[in-house]
Amino acid sequence: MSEVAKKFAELIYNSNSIAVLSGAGMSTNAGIPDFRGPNGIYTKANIENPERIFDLDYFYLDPSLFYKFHKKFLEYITKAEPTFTHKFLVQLEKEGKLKGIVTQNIDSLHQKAGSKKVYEIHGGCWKNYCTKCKRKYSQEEILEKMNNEVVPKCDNCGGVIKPDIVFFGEPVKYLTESEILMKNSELVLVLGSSLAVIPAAMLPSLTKGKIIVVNKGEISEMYLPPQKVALIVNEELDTFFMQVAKEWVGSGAKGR
Ligand code: CNA
Repeated sequence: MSEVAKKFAELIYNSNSIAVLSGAGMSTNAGIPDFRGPNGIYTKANIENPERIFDLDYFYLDPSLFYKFHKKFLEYITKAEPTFTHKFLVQLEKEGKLKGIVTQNIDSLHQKAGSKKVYEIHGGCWKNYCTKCKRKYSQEEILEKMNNEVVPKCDNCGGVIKPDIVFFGEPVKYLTESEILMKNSELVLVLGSSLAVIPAAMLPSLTKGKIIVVNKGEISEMYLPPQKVALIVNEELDTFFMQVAKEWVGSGAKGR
Protein backbone atom coordinates (compact mmCIF):
# COMPACT_ATOMS: atom_id res chain seq x y z
CA MET A 1 0.00 0.00 0.00
CA SER A 2 2.82 2.43 0.79
CA GLU A 3 3.87 2.75 -2.88
CA VAL A 4 0.31 3.73 -3.81
CA ALA A 5 0.11 6.10 -0.83
CA LYS A 6 3.38 7.68 -1.97
CA LYS A 7 2.05 8.20 -5.50
CA PHE A 8 -1.16 9.65 -4.05
CA ALA A 9 0.83 12.02 -1.81
CA GLU A 10 2.86 13.16 -4.83
CA LEU A 11 -0.26 13.83 -6.87
CA ILE A 12 -1.82 15.98 -4.15
CA TYR A 13 1.50 17.71 -3.50
CA ASN A 14 1.73 18.66 -7.18
CA SER A 15 -1.83 19.96 -7.38
CA ASN A 16 -3.03 23.36 -6.23
CA SER A 17 -6.64 22.94 -7.18
CA ILE A 18 -8.17 19.81 -5.70
CA ALA A 19 -11.90 19.03 -5.48
CA VAL A 20 -13.47 16.18 -3.52
CA LEU A 21 -16.59 14.15 -4.15
CA SER A 22 -17.38 12.28 -0.95
CA GLY A 23 -19.88 9.53 -0.21
CA ALA A 24 -21.21 7.45 2.63
CA GLY A 25 -17.94 5.48 2.95
CA MET A 26 -16.39 8.64 4.47
CA SER A 27 -18.50 8.22 7.58
CA THR A 28 -18.66 4.47 8.25
CA ASN A 29 -15.70 4.75 10.65
CA ALA A 30 -17.70 7.39 12.51
CA GLY A 31 -20.35 4.74 13.10
CA ILE A 32 -22.77 5.79 10.35
CA PRO A 33 -23.63 2.92 7.99
CA ASP A 34 -23.50 3.46 4.22
CA PHE A 35 -26.16 2.24 1.76
CA ARG A 36 -24.47 -0.39 -0.37
CA GLY A 37 -21.45 -1.56 1.67
CA PRO A 38 -21.50 -4.94 3.51
CA ASN A 39 -23.13 -3.37 6.61
CA GLY A 40 -25.09 -0.81 4.60
CA ILE A 41 -28.65 0.30 5.22
CA TYR A 42 -29.88 -1.25 1.95
CA THR A 43 -27.82 -4.39 2.46
CA LYS A 44 -29.18 -4.94 5.97
CA ALA A 45 -32.70 -3.57 5.49
CA ASN A 46 -34.03 -7.02 4.70
CA ILE A 47 -36.90 -5.59 2.65
CA GLU A 48 -37.76 -5.83 -1.00
CA ASN A 49 -36.58 -2.87 -3.06
CA PRO A 50 -34.88 -0.92 -0.20
CA GLU A 51 -34.42 2.12 -2.51
CA ARG A 52 -38.05 2.97 -1.78
CA ILE A 53 -36.99 4.16 1.72
CA PHE A 54 -35.75 7.33 -0.01
CA ASP A 55 -38.33 7.44 -2.81
CA LEU A 56 -40.40 10.63 -2.79
CA ASP A 57 -43.65 9.06 -4.06
CA TYR A 58 -43.35 6.27 -1.53
CA PHE A 59 -42.67 8.79 1.26
CA TYR A 60 -45.98 10.57 0.54
CA LEU A 61 -47.75 7.20 0.38
CA ASP A 62 -46.30 5.86 3.66
CA PRO A 63 -43.76 8.04 5.52
CA SER A 64 -43.49 5.49 8.35
CA LEU A 65 -41.09 3.27 6.36
CA PHE A 66 -38.65 6.15 5.94
CA TYR A 67 -39.00 7.28 9.57
CA LYS A 68 -38.34 3.79 10.89
CA PHE A 69 -34.88 3.97 9.30
CA HIS A 70 -34.37 7.67 9.90
CA LYS A 71 -34.83 7.43 13.67
CA LYS A 72 -31.88 5.04 13.90
CA PHE A 73 -29.91 7.11 11.39
CA LEU A 74 -30.32 10.28 13.50
CA GLU A 75 -29.12 8.39 16.55
CA TYR A 76 -25.93 7.46 14.66
CA ILE A 77 -25.42 10.99 13.36
CA THR A 78 -25.97 12.63 16.73
CA LYS A 79 -23.15 10.55 18.23
CA ALA A 80 -20.77 10.66 15.24
CA GLU A 81 -17.44 12.48 15.29
CA PRO A 82 -15.34 13.31 12.18
CA THR A 83 -12.80 10.71 11.07
CA PHE A 84 -9.09 11.02 10.32
CA THR A 85 -9.94 11.48 6.62
CA HIS A 86 -12.42 14.29 7.35
CA LYS A 87 -9.65 16.06 9.31
CA PHE A 88 -7.07 15.44 6.58
CA LEU A 89 -9.35 17.31 4.15
CA VAL A 90 -9.65 20.23 6.58
CA GLN A 91 -5.84 20.49 6.57
CA LEU A 92 -5.68 20.35 2.76
CA GLU A 93 -8.17 23.23 2.57
CA LYS A 94 -6.16 25.27 5.10
CA GLU A 95 -3.05 24.74 2.97
CA GLY A 96 -4.96 26.21 0.01
CA LYS A 97 -4.83 23.03 -2.04
CA LEU A 98 -8.38 21.83 -1.59
CA LYS A 99 -10.87 24.22 -3.17
CA GLY A 100 -14.06 22.53 -2.06
CA ILE A 101 -16.01 19.38 -1.24
CA VAL A 102 -19.13 18.11 -2.94
CA THR A 103 -20.69 15.64 -0.57
CA GLN A 104 -23.50 13.18 -1.06
CA ASN A 105 -23.56 12.79 2.71
CA ILE A 106 -26.35 14.15 4.84
CA ASP A 107 -24.52 13.91 8.17
CA SER A 108 -22.74 17.33 8.21
CA LEU A 109 -19.49 15.67 9.40
CA HIS A 110 -17.34 17.66 6.95
CA GLN A 111 -18.60 20.89 8.51
CA LYS A 112 -18.27 19.47 12.03
CA ALA A 113 -14.61 18.68 11.22
CA GLY A 114 -14.06 22.29 10.11
CA SER A 115 -14.23 22.18 6.31
CA LYS A 116 -15.45 25.54 5.00
CA LYS A 117 -16.54 25.05 1.40
CA VAL A 118 -18.93 22.11 1.37
CA TYR A 119 -21.79 21.59 -1.10
CA GLU A 120 -24.31 19.15 0.35
CA ILE A 121 -25.90 18.13 -2.93
CA HIS A 122 -28.25 15.69 -1.22
CA GLY A 123 -29.11 18.15 1.55
CA GLY A 124 -28.70 17.64 5.30
CA CYS A 125 -30.57 15.94 8.13
CA TRP A 126 -30.66 18.89 10.48
CA LYS A 127 -32.95 21.09 8.40
CA ASN A 128 -36.58 19.94 8.48
CA TYR A 129 -39.81 21.46 7.20
CA CYS A 130 -43.54 20.77 7.04
CA THR A 131 -44.48 19.41 3.60
CA LYS A 132 -47.80 21.34 3.77
CA CYS A 133 -47.23 24.78 5.30
CA LYS A 134 -43.38 24.80 4.99
CA ARG A 135 -42.83 25.73 8.65
CA LYS A 136 -39.22 24.99 9.55
CA TYR A 137 -38.13 22.78 12.45
CA SER A 138 -34.78 23.03 14.22
CA GLN A 139 -32.49 20.14 15.15
CA GLU A 140 -33.72 20.22 18.77
CA GLU A 141 -37.39 20.35 17.75
CA ILE A 142 -37.08 17.42 15.36
CA LEU A 143 -35.18 15.27 17.88
CA GLU A 144 -37.88 15.99 20.46
CA LYS A 145 -40.63 15.09 17.99
CA MET A 146 -38.88 11.91 16.89
CA ASN A 147 -38.90 10.78 20.52
CA ASN A 148 -42.66 11.11 20.75
CA GLU A 149 -44.09 10.49 17.27
CA VAL A 150 -43.55 7.67 14.75
CA VAL A 151 -44.09 10.15 11.89
CA PRO A 152 -43.43 13.72 13.06
CA LYS A 153 -46.29 16.09 12.23
CA CYS A 154 -46.44 19.87 12.04
CA ASP A 155 -47.67 21.76 15.12
CA ASN A 156 -49.33 24.36 12.85
CA CYS A 157 -51.23 22.29 10.32
CA GLY A 158 -50.69 18.57 11.01
CA GLY A 159 -48.74 18.10 7.77
CA VAL A 160 -45.98 15.49 7.60
CA ILE A 161 -42.52 16.88 8.38
CA LYS A 162 -39.70 15.96 6.00
CA PRO A 163 -35.96 16.46 6.44
CA ASP A 164 -34.40 18.61 3.75
CA ILE A 165 -32.61 15.64 2.20
CA VAL A 166 -32.88 14.83 -1.48
CA PHE A 167 -35.05 11.81 -2.16
CA PHE A 168 -35.12 9.90 -5.44
CA GLY A 169 -37.43 12.02 -7.57
CA GLU A 170 -36.13 15.37 -6.27
CA PRO A 171 -33.50 17.62 -7.90
CA VAL A 172 -30.09 17.78 -6.24
CA LYS A 173 -28.88 21.01 -4.62
CA TYR A 174 -25.90 23.22 -5.59
CA LEU A 175 -25.48 21.47 -8.95
CA THR A 176 -24.14 24.52 -10.80
CA GLU A 177 -21.68 25.37 -8.00
CA SER A 178 -20.53 21.73 -7.87
CA GLU A 179 -20.02 21.63 -11.64
CA ILE A 180 -17.95 24.82 -11.57
CA LEU A 181 -15.79 23.46 -8.73
CA MET A 182 -15.12 20.25 -10.66
CA LYS A 183 -14.46 22.06 -13.98
CA ASN A 184 -11.86 24.31 -12.32
CA SER A 185 -10.05 21.47 -10.57
CA GLU A 186 -6.75 19.87 -11.55
CA LEU A 187 -7.39 16.83 -9.41
CA VAL A 188 -10.61 15.23 -8.14
CA LEU A 189 -10.60 12.83 -5.20
CA VAL A 190 -13.60 10.51 -5.04
CA LEU A 191 -13.76 9.23 -1.47
CA GLY A 192 -16.03 6.48 -0.16
CA SER A 193 -18.59 6.42 -2.93
CA SER A 194 -19.83 3.53 -5.06
CA LEU A 195 -20.55 6.12 -7.80
CA ALA A 196 -23.94 4.51 -8.29
CA VAL A 197 -26.04 7.66 -7.92
CA ILE A 198 -26.33 10.34 -10.60
CA PRO A 199 -25.83 13.22 -11.17
CA ALA A 200 -23.18 13.05 -8.39
CA ALA A 201 -21.33 10.20 -10.14
CA MET A 202 -21.05 12.29 -13.31
CA LEU A 203 -19.32 15.27 -11.62
CA PRO A 204 -15.68 13.99 -11.44
CA SER A 205 -15.54 13.61 -15.24
CA LEU A 206 -15.83 17.42 -15.55
CA THR A 207 -12.30 17.97 -14.26
CA LYS A 208 -9.69 19.24 -16.66
CA GLY A 209 -7.15 17.11 -14.77
CA LYS A 210 -7.03 13.70 -13.15
CA ILE A 211 -9.32 11.62 -10.94
CA ILE A 212 -8.36 9.41 -8.00
CA VAL A 213 -10.89 7.08 -6.41
CA VAL A 214 -10.35 5.72 -2.90
CA ASN A 215 -13.12 3.27 -2.08
CA LYS A 216 -13.11 -0.09 -0.35
CA GLY A 217 -15.50 -2.11 -2.45
CA GLU A 218 -17.10 -2.11 -5.86
CA ILE A 219 -17.60 1.10 -7.80
CA SER A 220 -19.41 1.89 -11.02
CA GLU A 221 -16.91 3.10 -13.62
CA MET A 222 -19.66 4.07 -16.03
CA TYR A 223 -19.04 7.81 -15.63
CA LEU A 224 -15.27 7.73 -15.16
CA PRO A 225 -13.41 8.60 -18.38
CA PRO A 226 -10.49 6.10 -18.36
CA GLN A 227 -8.00 8.67 -19.73
CA LYS A 228 -8.62 10.89 -16.68
CA VAL A 229 -8.29 8.20 -14.01
CA ALA A 230 -4.88 8.38 -12.33
CA LEU A 231 -5.52 5.83 -9.56
CA ILE A 232 -8.24 3.59 -8.21
CA VAL A 233 -7.37 2.60 -4.65
CA ASN A 234 -9.43 -0.22 -3.18
CA GLU A 235 -8.55 0.51 0.47
CA GLU A 236 -10.17 1.51 3.72
CA LEU A 237 -10.11 5.32 3.82
CA ASP A 238 -8.63 6.11 7.23
CA THR A 239 -5.97 3.39 6.98
CA PHE A 240 -4.99 4.70 3.56
CA PHE A 241 -4.99 8.38 4.55
CA MET A 242 -2.87 7.67 7.64
CA GLN A 243 -0.36 6.12 5.27
CA VAL A 244 -0.63 9.13 2.94
CA ALA A 245 -0.07 11.49 5.88
CA LYS A 246 3.16 9.65 6.73
CA GLU A 247 4.35 9.97 3.13
CA TRP A 248 3.31 13.62 3.12
CA VAL A 249 5.36 14.44 6.21
CA GLY A 250 8.18 12.16 5.01
CA SER A 251 8.39 14.07 1.74
CA GLY A 252 8.85 17.29 3.74
CA ALA A 253 5.80 18.69 1.94
CA LYS A 254 4.23 20.15 5.08
CA GLY A 255 5.00 23.79 5.59
CA ARG A 256 6.78 24.20 2.25
P1 CNA B 1 -22.86 3.97 -1.15
O1 CNA B 1 -23.50 3.59 -2.44
O2 CNA B 1 -23.38 3.34 0.10
O3 CNA B 1 -21.30 3.64 -1.31
C1 CNA B 1 -20.40 3.75 -0.25
C2 CNA B 1 -19.13 3.03 -0.65
O4 CNA B 1 -18.15 3.26 0.34
C3 CNA B 1 -19.29 1.51 -0.79
O5 CNA B 1 -18.69 1.08 -1.99
C4 CNA B 1 -18.54 0.96 0.43
O6 CNA B 1 -17.99 -0.31 0.21
C5 CNA B 1 -17.48 2.03 0.61
N1 CNA B 1 -16.95 2.15 1.97
C6 CNA B 1 -17.62 2.01 3.14
N2 CNA B 1 -16.83 2.28 4.19
C7 CNA B 1 -15.62 2.60 3.66
C8 CNA B 1 -14.38 2.98 4.24
N3 CNA B 1 -14.24 3.11 5.57
N4 CNA B 1 -13.33 3.23 3.42
C9 CNA B 1 -13.46 3.11 2.08
N5 CNA B 1 -14.60 2.76 1.48
C10 CNA B 1 -15.68 2.52 2.26
O7 CNA B 1 -22.87 5.52 -0.88
P2 CNA B 1 -22.73 6.73 -1.91
O8 CNA B 1 -22.37 7.88 -1.08
O9 CNA B 1 -21.92 6.38 -3.09
O10 CNA B 1 -24.26 6.84 -2.41
C11 CNA B 1 -24.89 7.97 -2.34
C12 CNA B 1 -26.01 8.02 -1.28
C13 CNA B 1 -25.68 7.43 0.06
C14 CNA B 1 -26.26 9.45 -0.99
O11 CNA B 1 -27.53 9.79 -1.40
C15 CNA B 1 -26.13 9.65 0.53
O12 CNA B 1 -27.04 10.58 1.00
C16 CNA B 1 -26.38 8.32 1.07
N6 CNA B 1 -25.90 8.03 2.46
C17 CNA B 1 -25.29 8.97 3.22
C18 CNA B 1 -24.85 8.67 4.49
C19 CNA B 1 -24.18 9.73 5.33
O13 CNA B 1 -24.55 10.90 5.24
N7 CNA B 1 -23.18 9.37 6.13
C20 CNA B 1 -25.02 7.38 4.99
C21 CNA B 1 -25.69 6.43 4.19
C22 CNA B 1 -26.12 6.78 2.92
